[in-house]
Amino acid sequence: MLCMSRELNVLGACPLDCPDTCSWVVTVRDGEAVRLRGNPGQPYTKGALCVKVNRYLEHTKAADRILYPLRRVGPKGSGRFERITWDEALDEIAERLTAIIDEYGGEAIWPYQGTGTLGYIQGETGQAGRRLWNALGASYHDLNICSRAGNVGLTRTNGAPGGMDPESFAHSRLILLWGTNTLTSGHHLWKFIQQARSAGAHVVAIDPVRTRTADQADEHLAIRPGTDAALALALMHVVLDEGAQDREFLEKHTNGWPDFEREIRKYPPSVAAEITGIPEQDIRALGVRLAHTRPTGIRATMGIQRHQGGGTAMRVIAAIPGVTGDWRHLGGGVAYSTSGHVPIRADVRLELLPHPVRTLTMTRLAEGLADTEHPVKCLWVYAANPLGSTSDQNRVRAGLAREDLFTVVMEQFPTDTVDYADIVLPATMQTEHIDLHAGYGHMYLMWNEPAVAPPGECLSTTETFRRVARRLGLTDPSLYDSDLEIAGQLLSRDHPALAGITVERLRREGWARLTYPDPFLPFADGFPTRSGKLEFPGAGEGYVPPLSASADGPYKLALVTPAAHTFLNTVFANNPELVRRAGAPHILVHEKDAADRGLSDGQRVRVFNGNGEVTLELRVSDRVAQGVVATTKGNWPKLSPGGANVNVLVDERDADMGRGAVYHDNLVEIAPLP
Ligand SMILES: Nc1nc2c(c(=O)[nH]1)N[C@H]1C(S)=C(S)[C@@H](COP(=O)(O)OP(=O)(O)OC[C@H]3O[C@@H](n4cnc5c(=O)[nH]c(N)nc54)[C@H](O)[C@@H]3O)O[C@H]1N2
Ligand SMILES: Nc1nc2c(c(=O)[nH]1)N[C@H]1C(S)=C(S)[C@@H](COP(=O)(O)OP(=O)(O)OC[C@H]3O[C@@H](n4cnc5c(=O)[nH]c(N)nc54)[C@H](O)[C@@H]3O)O[C@H]1N2
Ligand code: SF4
Ligand SMILES: [Mo]
Repeated sequence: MLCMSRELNVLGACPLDCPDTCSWVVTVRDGEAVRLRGNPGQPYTKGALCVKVNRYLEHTKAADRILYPLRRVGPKGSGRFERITWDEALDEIAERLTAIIDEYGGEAIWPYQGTGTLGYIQGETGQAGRRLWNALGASYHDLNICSRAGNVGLTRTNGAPGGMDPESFAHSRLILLWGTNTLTSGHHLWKFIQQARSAGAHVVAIDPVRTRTADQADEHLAIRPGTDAALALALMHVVLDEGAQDREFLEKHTNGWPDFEREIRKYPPSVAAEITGIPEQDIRALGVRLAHTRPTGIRATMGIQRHQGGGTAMRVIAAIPGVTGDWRHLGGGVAYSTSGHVPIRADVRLELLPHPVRTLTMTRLAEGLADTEHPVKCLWVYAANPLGSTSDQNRVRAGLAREDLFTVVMEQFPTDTVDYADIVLPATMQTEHIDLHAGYGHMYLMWNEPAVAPPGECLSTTETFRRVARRLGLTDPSLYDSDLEIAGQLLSRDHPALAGITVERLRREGWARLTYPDPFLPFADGFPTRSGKLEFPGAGEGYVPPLSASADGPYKLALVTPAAHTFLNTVFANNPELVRRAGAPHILVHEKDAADRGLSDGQRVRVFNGNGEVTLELRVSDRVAQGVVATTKGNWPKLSPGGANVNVLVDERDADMGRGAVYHDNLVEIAPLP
């Protein structure tokens, strides 16, 4: 904390689910936060936040902020509540939980934690609350909604999900931005890309949508959704045609090359062109460039893997630097998420578990709530907005409407999910609680010191769970550890990358780089697999087609639903200025597809499939190819026309690995609104 007369500057970190985890400075005057800006001294943030979080202070003071515990008085979904005291809330919670555990066992509780904050102390990366759930024997919540298929795919190839240090893109000579919208979903990487460009690097965006990132790239390949593995195989095919494979790297550091080489041979550019919709000559040209440009850095993020073949796509893309030997070079390799490099492990105190418990999967909420054999009787939602964010919204809504389901929601704002709560508990925001963070797009740990007192009766996640534990009469001392004690425990692991990083140092300096060697070449000398080598996909493991490859049913258009520029998932989609800037919820449609359906630009349309329908404004656009339509995630259903957002259209269907969700792999049709 730096003191300047009556003003204090407090160092903190952005808690949101964004790779950049910015370091920020809150200026506090007379107990009130008056200014928020990016920390200019932090090497990744370099002083800038983003269009969303520039409004974070305004958001903490918003008129619709939930400030007191609430009890439902209307029917489920009506959003009618009365204010109650914390004592009343805790009494009711203790009574209901005890009765549920007595009758159905602890596993009838689903602790549904989301990505509202990624903090290690208050949020999902540390599995905040898990100590309490273990003490109660609650079901295990598998938070797989975001990046799991890709993580599993990468791990099968490399032994770990972590890859390049994103800062090393400054040294790349060819950069593939693959299924990633850098300028929207984590823009701080752009500085490093620009550095590479000023030294002559060529930047290629591979995306079904011509995004604002694609606009800024040197080249855009408009790939058909879900066909990335075929493109990756064809690029490697050209590398082999050029004789440019790194034979020494293949020999020394990889396993399974003969089978994988045969797989590559099945996908010459002509075959991949048919599958991906990218002209054969463009595939060949990029293949030649890849063959002869070292280092090539591939930024491939979550967009690629929200498909039924998404895990395989990442597994195959990860094979590219195994063939080119790019892992030897600074600026070469693949960067998906750096979270695998963070040696902090959630300390969830498994010894508190009375017996092994079942796992309930975040991407399968509708299915879980419909289970009558082993019913969920308490849904405890925190830092999540499933009615806005999870698949198959109509079935989720039906589950939440169950009268016999006791639903508690810890929230900052009156979301659609809150409308279905029995009890609502007011939650602190980032300027009001302590937390420890790591980026998933950089190599730093970040500290968040509270800057101001919580408004109303808001409590942090940790304090809420301490109070619930006390009301339930639980005795294990670890349930009552303070936030600073938890921070010390999280950092106590004996790992070289944490050397010299203490709570005291983080509180003083605000951030610390993980103490890996710098420059960081994670796989130059081997891989963290059992064999110590990169494991190539086996015969037949090369390409899993998307749903849209079999569009012979009534729904013909492949829908992708990526990040919105002005929201962060559903966070900020109630901020009037950011809603205004987003414009009406809309869908981009190719002019031929619009014409075929007699639709015109600016018209309100029904977008529908067997799961449901959503009302959107149609925008005729050359940003998508024929057969592909695109909208964005994040709008609040109740603030949208028709009371639904695009997740009414998304199947509750698994990707090929880790039961990841298929947000960009659904078929729809469009018709005029009646
Ligand atoms: N502004 C903003 N930033 C965000 C978020 C947000 O909601 N808003 N969300 C945050 C979160 S939770 C996450 S996980 C990340 C996600 O950010 P990203 O990793 O960027 O993922 P998406 O936004 O899902 O998709 C990225 C791009 O992939 C494209 N895409 C879709 N399908 C395919 C495909 O089959 N192949 C290829 N090559 N491309 C495809 C989409 O059109 C999109 O432009 O961003 C974070 N940052
Ligand atoms: N169609 C479509 N849907 C998607 C995606 C997509 O690409 N397309 N992407 C998916 C992805 S990548 C993700 S990660 C998920 C995200 O899905 P969720 O994890 O449900 O995240 P959000 O919808 O942002 O809801 C987070 C909520 O947490 C609250 N919150 C924030 N901080 C705190 C806190 O400290 N304490 C408490 N108690 N609450 C807090 C916020 O107010 C917000 O309402 O959405 C997925 N949904
Ligand atoms: S959302 Fe991302 S870019 Fe914006 S402040 Fe947070 S970490 Fe930084
Ligand atoms: Mo995410």
